[in-house]
Amino acid sequence: MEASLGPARIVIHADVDAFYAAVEQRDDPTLRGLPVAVGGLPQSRGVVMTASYEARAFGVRSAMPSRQAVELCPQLVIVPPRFDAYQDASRRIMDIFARFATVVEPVSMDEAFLDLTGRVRHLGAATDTARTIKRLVTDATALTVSLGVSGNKLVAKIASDHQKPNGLTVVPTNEARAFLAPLPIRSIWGIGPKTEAALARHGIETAGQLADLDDGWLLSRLGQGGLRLRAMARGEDDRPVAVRGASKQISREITYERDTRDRNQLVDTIAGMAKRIEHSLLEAGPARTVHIKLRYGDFSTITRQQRALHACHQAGEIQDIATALLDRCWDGRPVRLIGVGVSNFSVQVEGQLPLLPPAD
Ligand code: TTP
Ligand code: MG
Repeated sequence: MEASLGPARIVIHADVDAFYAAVEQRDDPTLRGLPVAVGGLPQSRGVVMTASYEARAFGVRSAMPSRQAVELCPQLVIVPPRFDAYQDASRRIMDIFARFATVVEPVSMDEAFLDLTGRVRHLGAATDTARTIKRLVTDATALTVSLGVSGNKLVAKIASDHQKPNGLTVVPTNEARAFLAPLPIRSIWGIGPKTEAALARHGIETAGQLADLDDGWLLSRLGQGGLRLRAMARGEDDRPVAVRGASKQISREITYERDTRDRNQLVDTIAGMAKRIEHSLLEAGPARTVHIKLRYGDFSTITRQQRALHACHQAGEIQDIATALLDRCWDGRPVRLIGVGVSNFSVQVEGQLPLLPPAD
């Protein structure tokens, strides 16, 4: 029996498993089967960018200081990132997606939404396509990708995460609400720590509980936004899969596992993000303005920006300006999140990266 997604839309969300770490294990067979992290070394106060699933079993996670990662997993092998290899794999994977979708919306190097509406008519056919995509990605790159198939972006995204790694999860639209119901509300787009805490105070902890709330309750406590959150908790989402317009900024940010007042760690994080931005600039072209963003433990957030004398295209230039901005604006309190961004491009780019809010 074939469930139908109805006449509406068919969306796949795809996300490569342990992306950087998987590329490293692929290219160095001695790393296979071992706990591997990609990132900076503990002695230089580096941070883990990602970890192999073997390392995750020890609790090693993205954005964790490498020192802490080694404490959790003493046999951890830490390797520096090789962005060229990741970019190459990313291109091959996005090319495969483009063969099957009417629209591909890249979210990051290893993640994209695919709109299959018009290409396939039923969930069964979409599932076959998803299997084909998985096979072709693995044939072309020796990496595995997890896919979620559903009628919209929200549910497809949550589905792709459901059986990682190497997962394929199909959620027919009429089962979306039941699929989401047991999940914690933070799985729903738009629910940040504040809303989560506000709802938790009323005992609302799962998407199912949020989905069942009535209009009056939501409107009085969360306003119109509450109705939107409830719609998402019910698995409703009509945002189109769309290639985003030209980006005005490219930025990266990291939330620390534990708030930090360690300047060396902040500078190290800046260096790592500057490296990643440099890579994006290969396509975007040089940028004239550098931003930083700091969020303290109490969630107060500041952003500062500076215009460079020359358009920057190297990590070192971005890092120097961002570090100078840090030293000018950081008041020494524990930092929860740090972000670095560039804007003011000489050449406009297709935006595929998260945006930093406007700097003041
Ligand atoms: P993710 O897709 O979030 O993580 P992942 O692919 O390593 O693992 P999985 O999807 O199986 O959970 O991010 C993709 C890559 O982006 C990741 O391999 C490394 C990089 N990255 C960072 O550099 N810093 C970060 O804080 C995160 C989350 C990712
Ligand atoms: Mg991934």
